[in-house]
Amino acid sequence: MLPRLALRRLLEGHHAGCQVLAFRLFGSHHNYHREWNGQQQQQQQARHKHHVLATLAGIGAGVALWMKYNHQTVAAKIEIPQETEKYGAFQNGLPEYTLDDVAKHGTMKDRIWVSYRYGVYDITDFVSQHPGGDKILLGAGGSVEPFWALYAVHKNPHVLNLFEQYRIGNLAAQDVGESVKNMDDPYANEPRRHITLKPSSKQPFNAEPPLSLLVDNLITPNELFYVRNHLPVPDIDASAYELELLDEETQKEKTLTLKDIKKYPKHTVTSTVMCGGNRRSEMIKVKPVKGLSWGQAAIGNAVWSGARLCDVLKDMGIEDGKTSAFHVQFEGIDTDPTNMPYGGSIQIEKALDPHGDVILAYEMNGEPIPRDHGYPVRVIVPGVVGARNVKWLGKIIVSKNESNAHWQQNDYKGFAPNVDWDTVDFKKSPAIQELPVISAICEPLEGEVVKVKNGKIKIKGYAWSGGGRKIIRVDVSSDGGKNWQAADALESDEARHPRAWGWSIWTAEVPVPEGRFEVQLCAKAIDSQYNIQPENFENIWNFRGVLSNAYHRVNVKLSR
Ligand SMILES: Nc1nc2c(c(=O)[nH]1)N[C@H]1C(S)=C(S)[C@@H](COP(=O)(O)O)O[C@H]1N2
Ligand SMILES: [Mo]
Repeated sequence: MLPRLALRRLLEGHHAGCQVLAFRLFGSHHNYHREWNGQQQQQQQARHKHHVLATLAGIGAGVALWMKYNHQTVAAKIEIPQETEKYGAFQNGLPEYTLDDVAKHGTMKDRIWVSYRYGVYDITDFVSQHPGGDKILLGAGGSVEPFWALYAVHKNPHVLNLFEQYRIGNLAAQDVGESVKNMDDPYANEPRRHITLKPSSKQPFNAEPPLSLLVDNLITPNELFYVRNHLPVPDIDASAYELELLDEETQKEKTLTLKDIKKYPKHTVTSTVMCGGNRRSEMIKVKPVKGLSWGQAAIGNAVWSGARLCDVLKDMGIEDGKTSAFHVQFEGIDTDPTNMPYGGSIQIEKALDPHGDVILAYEMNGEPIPRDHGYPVRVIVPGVVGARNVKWLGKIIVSKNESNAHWQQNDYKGFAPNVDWDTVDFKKSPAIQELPVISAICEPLEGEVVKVKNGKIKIKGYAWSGGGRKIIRVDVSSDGGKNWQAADALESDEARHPRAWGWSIWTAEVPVPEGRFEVQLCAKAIDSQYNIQPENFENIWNFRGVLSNAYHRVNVKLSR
């Protein structure tokens, strides 16, 4: 078995690849199309080949472990989208192979065979030309279907089409579908979701609520709270739940059950959680970016209760001035096929500050946290990007180092507009923690016909800033940003700067220019440090589409 790090590195590319068609392995970041079209692989080939070989052996063990963790013996449905149906079909005149035959070809030395539906493929050349060549390698010597079941996005016409070039035979009829028949479908046990949550990806599940419902309440109902999952939702028995803690400096370890966590004083905070990619769909209009195309609703505001992290750490002797650690790392219980958990970290200062309000939350809006949001325990890091609010919390490590997780190291970072996948050095930017000021118009919607009353129209939206900064004002315009006025009302909870973790809902009545039948509405928020949103996306464009907080602009039609 390979060391974890090697496996981690092999898989590094797939997380971003889940959202976009990007194959990035061994820390190299290549645009999908360049990867396939370009010639630059030639030189990398030699460099990567031995990694591929070495890693293949380790993968099997990793996958087995993952299967163990996610064992629900339910027959997997491999859904075949219409446009991909023609691939992997039976082809007359090709030799027939059984799965046993395929299994004899699991390494470069024996050549790498895989099967997909009725097709048998020798992908050795594919692998050496496209080093690492995707999760495909995880299926070496067997069917790729189980992996495409986990990362559905990899099973796209482009890949399938390429695959057909490596077709060598048909799979014996009795073996077709065998490898997924009794497979533990990683998504067989997902929670039921509210009908109004509109998924941008179903496996893993990512969805946001409709904008007009989002601002109906200062506190977002659990069912309407956006969901951002990178992996299948783990099914955790709360009575068997354990949280591991480790202080790397003293090597002190501790395990807490849910009951133990509940023994600490119950601390309640109202905190907004927002994905670093919220409003990405607007930035995309400037130039494409990589990532889920979120609208404006990858944000929600909830009342969270749990044990304060600083209280829990204090019990381990970890206090301000008594530790040499710089970071607190969090690991989720959700794991990828090589058993690597979702992870992220925050700075020790935030974790130890009693006014930082970091909690190990077990309640969301007065109820046990729903499965999608981290049941039974997630960390809530108020004012900090969603990605560090780790759900299904399995382990806390107090360390000199940041989390090594993909999402901390190679994702959720901002870059200058000229940086792209080919030039990026992820080490050059710090991981996003506290988020900048943002707002959105939620009513009316883009393109809507709005009734003008007394020469005015009503607008409603949310505004929020990270780092505990309170929204002090929201400015709105009904003429594309020439004239502005402050919104009439700001609703928020009582918390003051610098512990204002929750958002504000604002409403405004703005006069519309006479004789106009179409106008552009704009909103920009100002926080308690007088930070203000940037005017446009051109200036803040970044290839990952994060921190997408320019003025929100909505074009509407007027009816008088
Ligand atoms: N264990 C785990 N924690 C996680 C994630 C995940 O995929 N796994 N996603 C993160 C991201 S990127 C975001 S934006 C928030 C989303 O939280 P929500 O689904 O409760 O809205 O959870 C974070 N915590
Ligand atoms: Mo996120």
